[in-house]
Amino acid sequence: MTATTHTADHADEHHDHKPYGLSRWLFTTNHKDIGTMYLLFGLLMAIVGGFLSLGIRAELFMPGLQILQPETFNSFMTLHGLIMVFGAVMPVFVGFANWLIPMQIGAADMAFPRMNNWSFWMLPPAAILLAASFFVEGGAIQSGWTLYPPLFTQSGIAGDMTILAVHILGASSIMGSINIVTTVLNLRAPGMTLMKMPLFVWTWLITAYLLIAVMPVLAGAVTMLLTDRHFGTSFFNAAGGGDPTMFMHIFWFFGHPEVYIIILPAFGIVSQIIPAFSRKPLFGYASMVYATASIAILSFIVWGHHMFTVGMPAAGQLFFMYATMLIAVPTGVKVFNWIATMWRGSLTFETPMLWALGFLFMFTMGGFTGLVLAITPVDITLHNSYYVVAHFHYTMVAGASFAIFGGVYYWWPKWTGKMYNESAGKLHFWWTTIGFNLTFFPQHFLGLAGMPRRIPDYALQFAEWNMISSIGAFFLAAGQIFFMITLYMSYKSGQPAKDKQWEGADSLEWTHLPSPAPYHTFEVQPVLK
Ligand code: CU1
Repeated sequence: MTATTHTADHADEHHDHKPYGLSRWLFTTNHKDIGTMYLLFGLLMAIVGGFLSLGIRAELFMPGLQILQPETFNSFMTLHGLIMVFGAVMPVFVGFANWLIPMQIGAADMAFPRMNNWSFWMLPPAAILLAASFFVEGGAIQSGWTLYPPLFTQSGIAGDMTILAVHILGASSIMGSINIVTTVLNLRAPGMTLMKMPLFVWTWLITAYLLIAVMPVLAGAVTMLLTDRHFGTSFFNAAGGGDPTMFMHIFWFFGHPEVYIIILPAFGIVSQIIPAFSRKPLFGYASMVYATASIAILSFIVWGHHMFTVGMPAAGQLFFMYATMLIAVPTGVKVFNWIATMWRGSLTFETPMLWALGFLFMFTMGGFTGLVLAITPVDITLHNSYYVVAHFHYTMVAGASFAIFGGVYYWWPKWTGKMYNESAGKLHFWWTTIGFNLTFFPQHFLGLAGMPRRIPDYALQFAEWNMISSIGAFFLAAGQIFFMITLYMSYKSGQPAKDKQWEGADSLEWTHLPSPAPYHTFEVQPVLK
């Protein structure tokens, strides 16, 4: 079952150069197939990471220890973070990139289709390593997704499995990014200058550069952890002359740009949806591009805001505080442009637009609490509290995930040829919005009241809001089961999608223009009609 050469005479159903069944997915070089696999893999990992979070919220439903031992709780929390960041959100956005970038720039496929296949198929082994680390001697790591030594250094074999998994995930991301950069820079249709590209392509081009810049830094950090554990070095071991604080610097030099690796493609999706449902071109296109690039550049000089509490010179604290606050400027430009796009537009509120608006309100909320935390003395009091948990879940869930849901509903007709059920989509949006805010808004109160994060038990005065937060989490999860059922039913028996599902509004996208494919993608130039 391979795609070897057959002459036309041999051609029958199973000899038309296309692999079928499992080999279609194993050997595929098609950007749409690979995009689908990334999306489904991300969904699977989101389910695993979601179950871990439900374990956490079940334990925190009331004070005392009921369900999880403290060690298991730590492992759940750690793997929830690692799996959601590296297994769910990042692969889902790469799935969007695979599906959309070639179509939006008029290329026939990604620049390196075989490397694209390999990028994807590196993910399952890494996921298996992480999942299997629960079942080895000593259990999964307990350090949190930040892998801080000395706690991480002391973990058992699971520590090495995690290091290997991070290496594989990083290699996959770097290969994916090289593919995206090369595709965008070399395979654009004639006439599509960089400043005419749809904004989703722009955000991914910039994200790919961020990934290429910082994934090797993370690889270096975990390699130093490995040699500290097994080869007698003391990079992060104070007893040997090293410094655990250095790990934090290296990790967050990766970690803060990583935040923007996750959120920039979300900005890109929202920048496609809002113009479509406002029936207007995006307001301030050029300023959107420059704002995205500014955010990316600034993201390299703010890492210290994650470590105000380690004891750094006042000059350092001031630098990282002001640099962090500076990011609010280009972010504000983007929010202004999204609102200006809607201004006097012919707005309609189909499901994708609801998600984009939910994103706008609640991501901005997460941005404001980020500004609060950027203030050094405030961060020093709130750093180890639930306020931080609330803050970054507003950016990661109400930010990244809301954009993902909006993008799924927006492009679902294009991906599947089927239309989803509009009422079900709207119900899913409101269900998720209520569940999300029920879960995470009270965590601001808990943090301000002094509840520490990363603990399986807490003092009695935190009981009520924790109970509400846990009920919200299970309600939120139930909404996602509803979402999966809805989309499955649409896929099986939905109405056929229209050619331009969004009534011409999506014609603002280049996807629909008959842009000729670039000649160097084909051995023989296809005839254009
Ligand atoms: Cu940061």
